[in-house]
Amino acid sequence: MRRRVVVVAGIAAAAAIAGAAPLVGQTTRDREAPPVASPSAHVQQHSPMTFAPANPAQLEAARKSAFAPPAEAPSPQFSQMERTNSGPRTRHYWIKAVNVKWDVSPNGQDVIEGRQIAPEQRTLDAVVYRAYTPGWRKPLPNRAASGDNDGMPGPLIEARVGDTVLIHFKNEDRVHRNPHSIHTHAFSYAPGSDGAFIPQISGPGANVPVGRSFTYRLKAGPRSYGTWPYHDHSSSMHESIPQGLYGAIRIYKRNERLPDRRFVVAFAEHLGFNTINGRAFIGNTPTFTAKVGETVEWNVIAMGELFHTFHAHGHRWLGPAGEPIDNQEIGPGSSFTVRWKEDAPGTWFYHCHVESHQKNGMIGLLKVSR
Ligand SMILES: [Cu+2]
Repeated sequence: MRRRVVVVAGIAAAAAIAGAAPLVGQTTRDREAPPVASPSAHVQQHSPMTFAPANPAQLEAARKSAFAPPAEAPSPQFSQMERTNSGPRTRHYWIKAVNVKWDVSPNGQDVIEGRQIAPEQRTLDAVVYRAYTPGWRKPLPNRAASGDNDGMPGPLIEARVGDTVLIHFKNEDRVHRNPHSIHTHAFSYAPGSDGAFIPQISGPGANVPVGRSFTYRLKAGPRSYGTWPYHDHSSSMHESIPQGLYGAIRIYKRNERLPDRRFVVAFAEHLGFNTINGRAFIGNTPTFTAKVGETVEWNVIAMGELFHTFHAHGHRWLGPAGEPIDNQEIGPGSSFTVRWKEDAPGTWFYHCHVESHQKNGMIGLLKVSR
């Protein structure tokens, strides 16, 4: 009892001495990241919703579907990207900003806590990036073999170091009627292809009006390899990113081998939920599958207001210094690549380890078969 009093007094004294200065032991990142440093404000901001208790039959059905073993042996999922280096090339992406009614939680359930998410709590008037055939003639299919093209995140933009990438962008946001753009991290480009609105300076690619188009001319340089985000950086970006305008880029080194599996994970917030690829709660967030022996790669990005961590159960990967990691921090606009050789059969969680985020939807499944 006496010892406890001394400790409390010690903290109070330290705080008094420190005044407005950061507490001893606080890192630079802590000082720059109030959402992480003040968890109580953070929880108040992001848990304002109340939910109906689940309907037992619906909950049971959602659990059965989410936690079932993979129906068939999954096949590797690659699209336009060639598996080995075949020399620098020019790649064209035809992308539109389009409107969709986006359901953050299509099965309407939080299958872990047994809560029901009402349609009006989870439906968003979204504007998303969608990939099209040349000339924006028709949308590319949304399936594993051709790439995820449902909206959040936008289509994965892939290239190798040395490639030229032309993104032909058209703004078809007929609902919000905002100007939009595509600002890419990673690439080298002239200022006109930056896609960021700078009053009196930026050109037509920074604020593409509804019905108009612009082609961004990008180069994958020696410092472009890795996983990166792209997003709207027009004058409407603070409205449009929460409405869905962001995606991921993966640039491979010239002779880098592609993995057998590639999983894109985009952390963000929508309608007060903490989302993975625009969805909240298991069965809505992606359920990824892999087989023992395959090389599995995760392309992780974060958008929005919050700091997150990427945590995967039953697995570890190597950090920059070669040290094992199973939980890695990520802030808005940041990104990283995780790779491992799959050796752990079973059904595993992957999630953000900020517990309020995890509870608020930021969790998914990885199913590994032999
Ligand atoms: Cu988080």
